[in-house]
Amino acid sequence: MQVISRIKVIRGDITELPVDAIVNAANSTLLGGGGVDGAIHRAGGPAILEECRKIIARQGGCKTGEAVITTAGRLPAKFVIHTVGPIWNGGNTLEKENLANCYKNSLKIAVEHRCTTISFPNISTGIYRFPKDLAAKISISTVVSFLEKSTLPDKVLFVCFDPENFQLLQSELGDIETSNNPLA
Ligand code: AR6
Repeated sequence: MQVISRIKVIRGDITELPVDAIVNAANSTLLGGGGVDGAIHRAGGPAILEECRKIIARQGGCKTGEAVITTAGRLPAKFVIHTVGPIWNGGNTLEKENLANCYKNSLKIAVEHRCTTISFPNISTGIYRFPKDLAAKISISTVVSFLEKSTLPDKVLFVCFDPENFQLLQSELGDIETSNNPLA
């Protein structure tokens, strides 16, 4: 089966969709924040922060590009995977590599927990100001490469909150589909 058919780009609120794992665009303190991080903690309730605090006690937070996993609390999911995206700083301080690592490490933890479905927000494209077009290319190509080597997760959803990200990701996915199909 084509890897592309395991990826879906949709518009919506990531806290509302039932999946095995919801990815959170967190910060290195893991103590919550604004944007999608705030929305996930609000909707999921205090159980998520409680587990984040245990992780902080154990390993002192989470580095850029890495990921940790907690309960999803009241969210319609089994887990929240918290990953820390890079803050955009012109592009010469490993932002691109770190963003790819967010997707790779989140998928790796999802596989370790036997997740069949996972949803991603557009990591770093809000408060962290990563250029949306570049983030779209990196996120789609990183997920495609991962899925080519792994049967899990079976489905990856990109849940776009804003119309610009939705369009950029859809067109990125469409380009890959076309380049894989010589008859298109
Ligand atoms: N569902 C899906 N996507 C959302 C939602 C939602 N409910 N809410 C916002 N987005 P941001 P960052 C989109 O700023 O850039 C936090 O304070 C939003 O439109 O949430 O990685 C953390 O604690 C954007 O496209 O995350 C960090 O300090 C995308 O999610 C910092 O922000 C990411 O925007 C992380 O910044």
